[in-house]
Amino acid sequence: MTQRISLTRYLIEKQRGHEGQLAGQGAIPPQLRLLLEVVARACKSISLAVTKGALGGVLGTAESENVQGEIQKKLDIIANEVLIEANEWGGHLAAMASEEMEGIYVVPNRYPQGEYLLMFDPLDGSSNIDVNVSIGTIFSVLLKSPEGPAVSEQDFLQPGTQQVAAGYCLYGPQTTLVLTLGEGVAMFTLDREQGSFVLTQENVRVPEDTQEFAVNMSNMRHWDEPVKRYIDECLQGKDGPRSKDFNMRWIASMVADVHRILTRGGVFMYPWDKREPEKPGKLRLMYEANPMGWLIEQAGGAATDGKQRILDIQPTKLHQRVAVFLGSKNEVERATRYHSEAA
Ligand code: P6P
Repeated sequence: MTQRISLTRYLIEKQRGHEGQLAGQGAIPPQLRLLLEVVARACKSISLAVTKGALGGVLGTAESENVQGEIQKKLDIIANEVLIEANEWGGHLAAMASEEMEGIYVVPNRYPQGEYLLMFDPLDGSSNIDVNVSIGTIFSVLLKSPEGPAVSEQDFLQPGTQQVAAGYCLYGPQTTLVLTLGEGVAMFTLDREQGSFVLTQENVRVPEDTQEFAVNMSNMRHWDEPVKRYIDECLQGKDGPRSKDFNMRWIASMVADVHRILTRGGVFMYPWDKREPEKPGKLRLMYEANPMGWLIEQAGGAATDGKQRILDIQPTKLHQRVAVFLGSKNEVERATRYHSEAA
């Protein structure tokens, strides 16, 4: 049974490991602990705004587009502002990057600058906001390179293997914060009466096999052959080469689909699509695929772009996209193998 401690105590005990030089005990420096506490507090505020829905006047679209050319929802903008305002003054960050902002946000000179870089998708799955389906905040933390006078976009262009923390907050029937510091995955459920996140699961594991896949089937005719082969075999069920039946889920909210996979296994795919052949995929590497890929790997799963490990990809642009295959290890390896066989 997981000891029901608060997020604060969990992080303090991780920090104590750092101060006690118990290296390899998931030890974290004080500034990283502060950063994670601030992000968690911002997610509580976002959760409050999300649960108000129509009563809070936060549904519907804003009169603006984001850097991706997507119409922004009012809550996209609110969530982005909450994260910026919560993090800019604490002295733990040098800069932030967001799906909702074209360039990086450098901490203003009136505040001290820290050594961390924070990236986030402030409200992923926002097409689900107006229909009351789960959405979430995804975040990823990097260390700024020590050299260099001023922080720039270049500082963010590090492979996912360089992340020092990553997680998401799922705004669903429960508000759940899921976090990795590189020593496994922990889940915290928001206790609204106390107003704090409480540890409810540690050492999360993704089963290596599954009978559940998550993909937007309406795009099937646009996929390349290896993906069509993989999904077709799943659809053939126990009479086909897989010798087992498969179920399908697609929430169109990556945070919710990934949370299901962390909870009971499964494979999630957003593959390359011939409609926009110049784009490797729809999802973003820096603040969707990298944090989610690390969480899945830390729970014993796998995450590739169909050809290589997502976390090994060297980014060239802040908002670059990537194809994503993640979840139960044996399924991701099979889908990846089909790509290499077709190459
Ligand atoms: P589609 C949400 O917009 C998102 O970025 C992910 O959260 C989700 O998995 C995917 O796009 C849904 O895409 O094309 O099925 O609407």
